[in-house]
Amino acid sequence: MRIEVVGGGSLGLLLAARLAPHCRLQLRVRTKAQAAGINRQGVALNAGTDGPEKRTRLPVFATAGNEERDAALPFEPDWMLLTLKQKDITPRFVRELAGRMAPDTRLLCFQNGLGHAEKLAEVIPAERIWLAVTTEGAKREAPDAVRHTGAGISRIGKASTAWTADDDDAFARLSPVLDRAGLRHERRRDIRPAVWEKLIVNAVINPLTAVMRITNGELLQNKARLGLMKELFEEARSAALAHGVPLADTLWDDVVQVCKATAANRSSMLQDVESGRETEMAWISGAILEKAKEKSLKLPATELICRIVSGIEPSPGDCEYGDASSV
Ligand code: KPL
Repeated sequence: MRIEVVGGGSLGLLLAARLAPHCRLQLRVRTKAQAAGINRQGVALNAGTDGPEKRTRLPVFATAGNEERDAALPFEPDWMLLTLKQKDITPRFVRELAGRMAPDTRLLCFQNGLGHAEKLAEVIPAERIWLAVTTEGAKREAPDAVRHTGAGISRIGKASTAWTADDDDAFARLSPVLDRAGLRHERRRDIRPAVWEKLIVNAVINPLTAVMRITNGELLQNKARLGLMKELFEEARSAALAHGVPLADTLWDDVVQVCKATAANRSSMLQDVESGRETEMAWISGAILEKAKEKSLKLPATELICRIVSGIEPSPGDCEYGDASSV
């Protein structure tokens, strides 16, 4: 089994370090500096809050659109595991990725939110695109070091719902490798409910924690916050149902449970806001709004929270009044 992990963020490093001892693996990261560091010493993987460090050596390449480097790649992968954030899946990146896929390479995408499968399918044949929805917890501690903060499970299925016998074979070959790497996973014939359920959890927790600057657990501490959560939840749920996506009856309880289980965590969107980075709002609540629009649904609370988050994130140049000093 030949696997290429694309992306040197927390999830990419975790998957690469876990999988490398169990298959032929190559890692592709963006910068030459990160690739050079990993080439020197491998990837350090720490478990839990104070688990022992284990270093894994593996071949690593920097992207940077460098054809000479591509020619030096040791193999064409059976599977590419795409771990970049949605914002990094640009049209140029997709073209470059498509050029590196062999005719039978399958692409397994680990992004949060919606929209990436459609964007990839503009260039890559849709039947080769698969989606993974994961609850693995990972934190990148250095360009060559990752901490596995919580063992989770990855739900895996095709982006389009049609499965062929070849797909069954491809999954049957990948699955034992994931098992040996200790990566729990499940096959889903229809991946859409898993995608939407995670999307809804994120659409409820992330923007409210980001705007209120509170931890996930603090969301449950007063009725006003719970009321807002419930409103966002019902709106997102109505969009999923309008698209014929069946959702678990326990989904609201699951959202509350995620807040309890990750009570001390600062959500990824809060961390983005605090670090002045662009958030994933466009691919979470923004994507829900687009799906609602396709079915002529209005989601006022979701629309408002989208506007509030875009007002606090850095987006130079898109203010209709131009330079704020002239307002
Ligand atoms: O996935 C998350 C995130 O922060 O993006 C949750 C589930 C909200 C946990 O913090």
